[in-house]
Amino acid sequence: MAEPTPALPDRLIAHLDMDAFYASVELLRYPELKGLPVVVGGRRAHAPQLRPDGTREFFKLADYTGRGVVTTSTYAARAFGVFSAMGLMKAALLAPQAILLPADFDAYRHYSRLFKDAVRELAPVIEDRGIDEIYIDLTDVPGARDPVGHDPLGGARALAREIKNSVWRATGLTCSIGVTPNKLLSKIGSELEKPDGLTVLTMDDLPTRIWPLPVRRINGIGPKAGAKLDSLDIHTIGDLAAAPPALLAQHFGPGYSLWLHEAALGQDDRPVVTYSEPVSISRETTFERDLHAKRDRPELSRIFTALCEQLASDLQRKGYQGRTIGIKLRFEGFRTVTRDLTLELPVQDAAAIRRAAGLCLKRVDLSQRLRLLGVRVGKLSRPGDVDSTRRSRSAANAAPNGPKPENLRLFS
Ligand code: TTP
Ligand code: MG
Ligand code: MG
Repeated sequence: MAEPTPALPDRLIAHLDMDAFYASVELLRYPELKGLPVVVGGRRAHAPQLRPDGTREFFKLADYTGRGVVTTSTYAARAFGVFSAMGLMKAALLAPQAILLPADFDAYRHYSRLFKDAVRELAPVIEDRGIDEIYIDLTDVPGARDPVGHDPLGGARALAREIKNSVWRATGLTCSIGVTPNKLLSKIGSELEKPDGLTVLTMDDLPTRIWPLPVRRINGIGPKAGAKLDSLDIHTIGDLAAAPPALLAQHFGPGYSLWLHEAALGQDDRPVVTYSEPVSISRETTFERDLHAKRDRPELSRIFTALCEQLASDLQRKGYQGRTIGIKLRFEGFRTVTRDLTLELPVQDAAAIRRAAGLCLKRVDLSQRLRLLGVRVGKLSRPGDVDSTRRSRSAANAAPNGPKPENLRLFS
């Protein structure tokens, strides 16, 4: 008799995280360091020097003095116990022979874009979670729900493998992927077989793969909650799943304790969110001919007002108000100047924006002719929010390791 095929979960969610990301990008540049303990975290002075024979001389961690910390380390360095956030001098005691390299954020951002674009071609529903990780909703990707032989998750597995290959082809970098019914489990899953891992889990795997792990592996249980759980003799996720809800409620309050309980049972119905809130909204225009603040005053003033009106209508259409008003000026010769000011209360209307932008303009020397004028509104909130500054603060609290919202500024 054929075994019953386990039902496919409602959703197939992937979490993808690049392996030793900054360090791996550095290794693309210095392939001779492959397999060696390498630590990213130095200053520019620690950049390798080219010798006359064309080889490079790298900075040894043993020679480091200072108060810097490890930003990240290769897996070879981790074998010596060197991890992110450790002091570099302490790391030098553990792995004196390790190579120290300065961070190059432009390069990391470049590779971040490349790997995300590569994934997007195969699976468009992506939630950006920072420079080296994303959630991907595979549920509606063709083939993802097809069984392969007796493996009901064969299609999902094949798709995840294809995503890994595609990231590798686009960047030369490896990543680790977890595929499960939700974001919470996928985030845990992507770590289980790092580096170059692929972990596919269903709810049936909860007792064997998830419950033995320490509670801190759950994204959302931080050091404080972790220590408190420890003190209650709750160490593993399985301990947490078995903990009496009343005990949790007594120590963590009703909301968080309920969430703890559900998380331990692997429950999470958060969607993969592809949209990120804009940081600011702006309008700018380049003049047909360069304009002078005094001689072309009426024309400039008309353009300035029109920009503020367009911006106000953008804000109203999109449902935002903002507290920071900024201007951008570009002079002949391409020198660019920005000024901004932050108001007590958020505004949304053209007159208020025009007034604040006018004050910013007063702080600029306008003796040179202008090529471009822009107006920007930042510190955005939704009208009706209790406290417009609270929105960003609570968002930051909700996602301590979350991504910086995509920078949608048209000018800065
Ligand atoms: P992580 O994904 O946490 O770490 P990682 O990619 O280096 O290693 P892993 O294989 O375990 O995923 O972070 C991504 C990058 O973010 C990392 O390469 C460097 C940077 N980072 C910091 O700047 N500070 C930190 O404390 C951590 C943890 C990471
Ligand atoms: Mg990573
Ligand atoms: Mg990461």
